[in-house]
Amino acid sequence: MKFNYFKTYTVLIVAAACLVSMQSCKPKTAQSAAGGDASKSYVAPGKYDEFYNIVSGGFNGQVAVYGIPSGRLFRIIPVFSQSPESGYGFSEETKPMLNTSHGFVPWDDQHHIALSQTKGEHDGRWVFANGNNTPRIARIDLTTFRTSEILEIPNSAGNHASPFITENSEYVIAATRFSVPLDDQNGDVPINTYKENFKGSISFISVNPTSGEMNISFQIRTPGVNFDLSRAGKGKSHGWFFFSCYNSEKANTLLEVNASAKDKDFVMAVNWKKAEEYLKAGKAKKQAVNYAHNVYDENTHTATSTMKSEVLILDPADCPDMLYLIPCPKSPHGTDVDPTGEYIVASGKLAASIPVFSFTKLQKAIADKAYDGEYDGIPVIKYEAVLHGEVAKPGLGPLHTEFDEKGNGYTSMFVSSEIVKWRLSDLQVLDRVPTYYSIGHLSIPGGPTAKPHGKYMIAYNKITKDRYLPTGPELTQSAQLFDISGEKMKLLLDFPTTGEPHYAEAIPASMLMDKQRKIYKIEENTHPYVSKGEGQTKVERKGNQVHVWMTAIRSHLTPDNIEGVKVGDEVYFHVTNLEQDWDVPHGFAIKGANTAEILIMPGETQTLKWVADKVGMFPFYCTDFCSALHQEMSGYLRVSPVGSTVALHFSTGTNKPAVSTPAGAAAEPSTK
Ligand code: RUQ
Ligand code: CUA
Repeated sequence: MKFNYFKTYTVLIVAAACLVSMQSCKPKTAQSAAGGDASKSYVAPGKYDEFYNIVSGGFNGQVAVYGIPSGRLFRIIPVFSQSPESGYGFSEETKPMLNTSHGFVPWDDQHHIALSQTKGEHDGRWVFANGNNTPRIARIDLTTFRTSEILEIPNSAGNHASPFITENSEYVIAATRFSVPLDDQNGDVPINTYKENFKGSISFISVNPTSGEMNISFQIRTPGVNFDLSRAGKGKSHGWFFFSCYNSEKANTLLEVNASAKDKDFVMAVNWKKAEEYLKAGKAKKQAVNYAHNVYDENTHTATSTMKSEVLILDPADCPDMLYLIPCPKSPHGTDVDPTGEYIVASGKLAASIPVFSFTKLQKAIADKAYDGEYDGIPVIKYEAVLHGEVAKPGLGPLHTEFDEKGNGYTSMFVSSEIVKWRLSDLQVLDRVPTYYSIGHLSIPGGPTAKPHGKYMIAYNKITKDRYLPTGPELTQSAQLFDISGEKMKLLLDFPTTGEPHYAEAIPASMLMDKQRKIYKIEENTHPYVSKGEGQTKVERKGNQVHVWMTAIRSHLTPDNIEGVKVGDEVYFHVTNLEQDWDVPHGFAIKGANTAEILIMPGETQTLKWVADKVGMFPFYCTDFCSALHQEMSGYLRVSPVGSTVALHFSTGTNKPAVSTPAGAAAEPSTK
């Protein structure tokens, strides 16, 4: 089949016009915007949702959890951004989670998530999430809905094609959106030497099957293209990864024009089983790099950050048969693999059709060497040799495709603001529904797995316009829920979301709800500053540091009267929540703290650092309304001038007079 340049061009002009004006070109088949079926998305009071929807937060750097079909927001999980609500990234214990080779980086741009899989199906253990801006991958534990680990990715910039996961969670991958000079090269080069000096890289991050801990197993150095998205093969294509690449022009300025010059870009097919063989055969070269690996320990309730200094790199020049390029029209965004692993769907943002490639044909084309030359030494396979077919006239601006369990694909159309349902076998368009407006990603429960759960589909739209009460210049982001159980897609519900969602996955509630961690056992707490009972609370001075071993239990803090702190002292409040009941956190804050509260779960210890900046009286209190006497859960810290002779003194429930010590003498033993 010949690619129809003329047709492409016409659609392109229309698409470009829509893109430039950012208007949605509404499909002619638009059903009423006021549609919806309240009964199908209604979850009665006291009833649970059917699915957990785990949604990327985009520029808020967090991950959010919603219920489906209700669209109710349950939790925002802090990942790459500090959270004033929980103290994540503010407490001494969690600050190391945000350490990088650039130091403390308390924000990122979070686009994609991947749920762990076993045998191609969701296993409900972990969520992986990418940080684009300062390349990182995080792992969230689905028993705590907390971030357990963050791994920085060296040799990378714009970690967009990330994280995508193999069918047994052998690897999550991370590929560069921005090619750059590698970390051990001199990056101080003219930008217009892009073609010589800029390289891409794909990181294969192994996942420990028991603990989930991540480790960069190897990287593949690639030509200096921009990787956009990716999917692992599954079933028959297990052992392969597929990456959409744009900017095969290797432009370094005005990419809008210069990276859209060629009629086709590429889908890169990576044979990672082959890469593993090369790795075993010692083909990888060591490269000196510098990146952070941050792990949160649930017993010490503390994160540690370790700097790592080496990665193994495979160079395709030394590793034949590892990489292949499939031509793909035109500036492809998503590459998605169907549940059987046979079909690879590439969505060319500016293309007039959606090409669907066949894995079987890919294998044959490789065996037959059906090549069309090379690109930077990598064989380019003949387009027709791998093509299963093209979905004709799907709409404008295809971005992403998800799948149901019945052999259908659903593709989001950014420019024409619709979702198009089509059949994998004969590529016929079956149905289309409008989205309000300009849909980006879409998600079907289990859609990226070998066994989609189906039933619902959620659209994550980029533009909200008139769907909600307006709130000044910034409008809420809009998601839409569709029923896909029948032949026609039906709009059920609009719901607002936080941040700017990109990819999301949904998993049956039954897989997670009974595994939830309720408390941390106090006897397992090995935090160096834990107080396992009120009898262990104390205050100690080490130079200008004052450490407070404090406990919280309904409804008092121990100690609650502290004296003998002097201006300039750094006070560390190590607060242990002594409760052992589900859903009884206590919070802690003190006047003037230039950090957030800490919110301490039952059995946990967290530390708030506070500097005494002036003489006076500083109340502290519990910030979480924990009991009828919550307002009584408070205390005072007295700050005296530098050189004061007020001895360090702490108490709860007693009112002994404060002790003065002659200058130079040791403080009197404190009382409780
Ligand atoms: S992207 S709207 Cu950052 Cu996944 Cu496609
Ligand atoms: Cu503890 Cu309020």
